[in-house]
Amino acid sequence: MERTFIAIKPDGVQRGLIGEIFCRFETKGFTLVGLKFMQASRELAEEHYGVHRERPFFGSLVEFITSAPVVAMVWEGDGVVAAARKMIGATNPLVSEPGTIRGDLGVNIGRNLIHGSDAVETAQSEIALWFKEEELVNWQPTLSSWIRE
Ligand code: DAT
Ligand code: MG
Repeated sequence: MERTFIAIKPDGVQRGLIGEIFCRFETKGFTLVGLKFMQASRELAEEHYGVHRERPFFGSLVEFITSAPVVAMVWEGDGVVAAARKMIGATNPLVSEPGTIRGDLGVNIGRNLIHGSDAVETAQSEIALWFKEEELVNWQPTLSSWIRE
């Protein structure tokens, strides 16, 4: 089953939006398989955003993501990687569609509340970076048959 890595960033935590953001994935019908409240180290943040290392915003991005706790999560479901990206919305909250997390809750690209893996392969490496295998829970929600055929 497909899995994606989602993180509520420090702005979402500091603004008291953990419940609001978490609720969207839970009520959508995806299955939570990993959950951690933690403050990311510089090393972890630099690895996570390694693809952006040469970009001018890299320093402030790493500074921001390590500045307060994050909620690191793994969600499971058919097509969850692309679906979560849609639920999250465009990178810049000013142009994210209303109804998306960023579109509803943010106004600034440097404070866009949430991270979601951009592809299945990225999800696999991000999950491995943030979680140990034994921290992921394989379980079958009893409501499954009411959520998918
Ligand atoms: P996304 O988080 O939508 O996958 P990304 O991977 O291109 O976007 O960039 C990672 C984060 O870096 C993004 O959530 C916010 C920040 N960022 C991206 N582009 C930026 C820019 N032009 N100026 C400032 N921050 C930016
Ligand atoms: Mg990205």
